[in-house]
Amino acid sequence: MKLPARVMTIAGSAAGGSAGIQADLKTFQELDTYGMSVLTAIVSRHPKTKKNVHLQTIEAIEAQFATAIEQVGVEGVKIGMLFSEEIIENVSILVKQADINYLVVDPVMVGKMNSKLLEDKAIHALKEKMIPMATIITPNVPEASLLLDGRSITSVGELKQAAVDLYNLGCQNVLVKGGRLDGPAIDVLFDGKNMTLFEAPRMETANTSGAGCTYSAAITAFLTKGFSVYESVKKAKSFVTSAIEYGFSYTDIVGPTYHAAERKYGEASKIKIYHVNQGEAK
Ligand code: PXL
Repeated sequence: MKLPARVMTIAGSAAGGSAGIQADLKTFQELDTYGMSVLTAIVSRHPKTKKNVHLQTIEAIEAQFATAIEQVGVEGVKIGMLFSEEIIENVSILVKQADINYLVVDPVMVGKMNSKLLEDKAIHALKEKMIPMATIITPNVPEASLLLDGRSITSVGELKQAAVDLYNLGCQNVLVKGGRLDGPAIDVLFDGKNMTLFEAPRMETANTSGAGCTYSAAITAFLTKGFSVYESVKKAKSFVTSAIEYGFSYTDIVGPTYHAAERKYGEASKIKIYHVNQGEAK
């Protein structure tokens, strides 16, 4: 039997199960990869103290990483919530020392419910230590804006320019996700030469918690299974679009995307792809 591709998420735990490592592991499983996790923090608000981010120690992070490497070995890594400069520095050393084929960096900063998932003073560490090692980075509009010194991004033109400028941070590919702009959900992929737009229709749903985590986890799974960056983004966009289309909630709080949607209801056929002519990309 050919063994499944080995993927790891280094991220926070979202206790409600919609985002963070829970979303990542569900996605890894749906895509027939072998999922592992290194927990950086637990995100869940204490009803009395209101404390929301419960950090893991560097020792605990190193222990998890070493255990997964020793017991299994890792081919693809997805980076999610890292929260602090200290965690970013230590995780960057772990990743650098391990022999990893693919590194997907989702520069998680703020959660859907406005949880602060990265300290302001840690942004420069993410830019300098983590992003230059990345096969691909996957910022949404607010994250792209913060990585580009607070520049406003309000149109597809500005999304394209952001992809070009983020590429200059030293990663191999950039996917800027435009789901927060008005109109259809357009994402821009740039590899330093070619630019591609992936467009999905806007879904009428509030239940999109963890969509970004799911998207970058799916990209990690497809890359590690051997698909190209372009094919991986294309397949992951379809996976997350189906998951959003069938999102639901058990309460009156914003609910999860449905990770089993594509398996149960088939591929989202509505993704449009545009190849941007060279020269037009800038
Ligand atoms: O969706 C961003 C995100 C990432 N990681 C963790 C989270 C969230 C959102 O709540 O809790 C751990």
